[in-house]
Amino acid sequence: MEKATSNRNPADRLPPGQTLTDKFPVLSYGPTPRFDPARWDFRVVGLVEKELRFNYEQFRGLPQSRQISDFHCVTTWSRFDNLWEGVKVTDLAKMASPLPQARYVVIHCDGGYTTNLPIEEFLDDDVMLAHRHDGRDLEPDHGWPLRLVVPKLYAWKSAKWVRAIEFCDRDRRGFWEVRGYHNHADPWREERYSFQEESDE
Ligand SMILES: Nc1nc2c(c(=O)[nH]1)N[C@H]1C(S)=C(S)[C@@H](COP(=O)(O)O)O[C@H]1N2
Ligand SMILES: [Mo]
Repeated sequence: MEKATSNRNPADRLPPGQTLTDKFPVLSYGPTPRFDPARWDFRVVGLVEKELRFNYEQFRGLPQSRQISDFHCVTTWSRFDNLWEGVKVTDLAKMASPLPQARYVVIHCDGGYTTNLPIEEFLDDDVMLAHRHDGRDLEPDHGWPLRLVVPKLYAWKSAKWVRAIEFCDRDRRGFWEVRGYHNHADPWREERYSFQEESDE
């Protein structure tokens, strides 16, 4: 199901300190990985009843969803009304059945990038593993063949070139979360930097 946000007042949709853009800038640490469909796989591992592994063809055969959402980068640009197409993470989670002790996820990407999320936020209805954006296949620089989209958190949580989801009992900070960015990353609370966590409850 699509979430239509376009009729909401733009001023209510722009988090504090952000500037709206129509462009889609590329923000990557390191080079864009080469995609080889013959070797690519996608795995769901860790604290689940059933670990999953898909090759590229199998992954593309999963039920497809569409979602429209806003995208907020911590470097202060926001882009409204992105149409994402792909697999809802709740659909994948149903197949893997996370165990009760699973409380966090770590996302693993080609090239070694990682990011972490609490399980409730990962299993939100608007979180997707997307292969298309605004009606076209993702550009390689934007995460082709598969990226995570977590609309409610700063975009460094929206990991590109995703290869695995790991369910964990304890939180483990990801690539930017150990390099000075906030562990949680809510743009509405401007959770930009890790030093802010000291004043959090
Ligand atoms: N694997 C990987 N995913 C990543 C990044 C990265 O460097 N590597 N950068 C993050 C950051 S900081 C942002 S703002 C968004 C940007 O997505 P875009 O380049 O498609 O605009 O991707 C996120 N996902
Ligand atoms: Mo970013």
